[in-house]
Amino acid sequence: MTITAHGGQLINLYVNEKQIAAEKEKTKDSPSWTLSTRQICDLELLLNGAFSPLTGFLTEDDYHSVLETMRLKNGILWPMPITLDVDEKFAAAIKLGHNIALRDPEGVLIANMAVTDCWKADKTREAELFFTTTDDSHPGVHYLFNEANTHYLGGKLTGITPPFHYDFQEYRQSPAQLRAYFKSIGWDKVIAFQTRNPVHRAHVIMMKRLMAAHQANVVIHTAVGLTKPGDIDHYSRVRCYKRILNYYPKDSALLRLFPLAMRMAGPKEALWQSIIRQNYGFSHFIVGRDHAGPGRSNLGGDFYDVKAAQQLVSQYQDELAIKILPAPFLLYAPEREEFCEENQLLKGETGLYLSGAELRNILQKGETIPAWFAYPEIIDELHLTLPARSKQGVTIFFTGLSGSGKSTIANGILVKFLEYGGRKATLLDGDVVRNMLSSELNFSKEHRDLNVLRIGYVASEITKNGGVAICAPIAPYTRTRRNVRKMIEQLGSFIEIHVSTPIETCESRDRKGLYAQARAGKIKGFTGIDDPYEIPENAELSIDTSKYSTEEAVAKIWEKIIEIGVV
Ligand code: PPS
Repeated sequence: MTITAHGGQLINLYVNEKQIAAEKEKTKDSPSWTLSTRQICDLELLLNGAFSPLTGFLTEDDYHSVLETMRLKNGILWPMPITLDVDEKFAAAIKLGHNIALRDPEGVLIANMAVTDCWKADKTREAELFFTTTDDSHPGVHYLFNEANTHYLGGKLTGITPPFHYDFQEYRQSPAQLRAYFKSIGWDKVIAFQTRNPVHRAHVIMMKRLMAAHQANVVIHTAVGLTKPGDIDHYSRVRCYKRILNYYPKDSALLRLFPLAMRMAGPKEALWQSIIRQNYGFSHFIVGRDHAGPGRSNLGGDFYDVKAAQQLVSQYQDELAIKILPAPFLLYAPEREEFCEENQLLKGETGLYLSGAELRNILQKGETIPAWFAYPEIIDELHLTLPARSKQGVTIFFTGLSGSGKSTIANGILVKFLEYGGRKATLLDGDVVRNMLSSELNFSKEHRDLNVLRIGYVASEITKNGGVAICAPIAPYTRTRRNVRKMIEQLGSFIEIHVSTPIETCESRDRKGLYAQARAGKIKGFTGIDDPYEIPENAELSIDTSKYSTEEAVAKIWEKIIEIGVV
């Protein structure tokens, strides 16, 4: 029997081959829920036992107990609310005690769920109790408030088809497979190193010291489900990890991918990850400084103390069968050309360290990463993955009232990019888009949002592929503009230009005669007349074309583009 932390068996919720047909039959006429990316990650780890002792999504009682005590109702340590969120309409169609089908977006039946509980989520309470904040600059809170559905379903699962991964299959193993593999190669002491970032010199040195101290092997057990928005994509990271393995003694280190959807919940997440690593069969787990940290809040402070994760997990060491190794924070001492802990710095010595944000900044500017920080192969890979801004794609997003001058200056900027060369440039003008992409849409809020999101999507594809997308819709609503920015900033640069020409000027120009028609009530819902224009809060530049000639306006914007480093 495989014993987990909880003194129980490693859970396996999959039915055997012979039972699959009967399970499929069971839910062929039942409500079917299409799983989100995060839900697929959670489901995979529930079904394969990584989340042992859970046998399904939490029931309402367990959910409250986890939020209040970090334990299931039966007292077992489990700090993470693993819930299945669904929308109100789906929740209303649920009959308690009945099975539902859980499918991936292509319709593959992954699991059946016998739903015993259905309740409306109190998200504010969950945020307060679990994340200890309702500030949605915390990525976990942001997901909860903006992406998670309104109702939760609880109940036991029956696994039918494991979620399929096309990528890096040779590096993916379930808890049972990894345990068996350790046994087959005779590894009995194995340290898990959790990471969502490329691994650098200090990490390798830290791991090697811990390996030596505990006479153990190591596995880079990297989270590749959902990590922090803006993280380096896992394909690039895995390419880096494969190269890093050469820096360990032969056959002492492995790489394995772990489909975890992180919540960036700091200390509680560190505890959760420790339990999961124990389920995978690791004997030791490195808990980092600021483990699963959510970044800084909008107000500038930290959500959790950098040492809080190590402290919390250590508090529960007695209940864990896995040994927690707090990661020492290593600094580079240039005079000695070695890494040491802060308290080991000699008098007058300054330790060097680069944060993730500093590293990104260096890459964006196209500057050189210092050799003490990273291995040369990793530096090459990072430069390829995160090229300097001047080599990335960019979206220039003009927004403003009809007649504000967006199209005129957007055309001027298009020509600037074409003259400058090096990238292909496309202008997605309001009117053109309305003809080519959105001819069936009207000017209701819903349709405007869809129109602007379509523009954002096309721009994001252009940006991802290294081109220049120049957009010039009215885009009157802050939330939609924010969503477009979010979509594009992960792929390249996004520069928002508010063309802030006052409505009086726009109306006096009235080149298309639309303001006159709107005033006469012949056009309803016209932006600035009887439909709002929400002023951008964070535009990179604001320009009022009643104060500048077209040439001056274009020159000012081009200056800004140069200042940002796009050219
Ligand atoms: S939106 O809100 O971003 O989807 O609008 P957009 O697609 O950029 O609008 C394109 C042009 O449609 C004309 N038009 C209207 N604008 C605002 N409100 C209403 N009701 C409306 N009906 C038609 C308007 O001239 C926009 O062109 P521009 O280029 O901005 O002058």
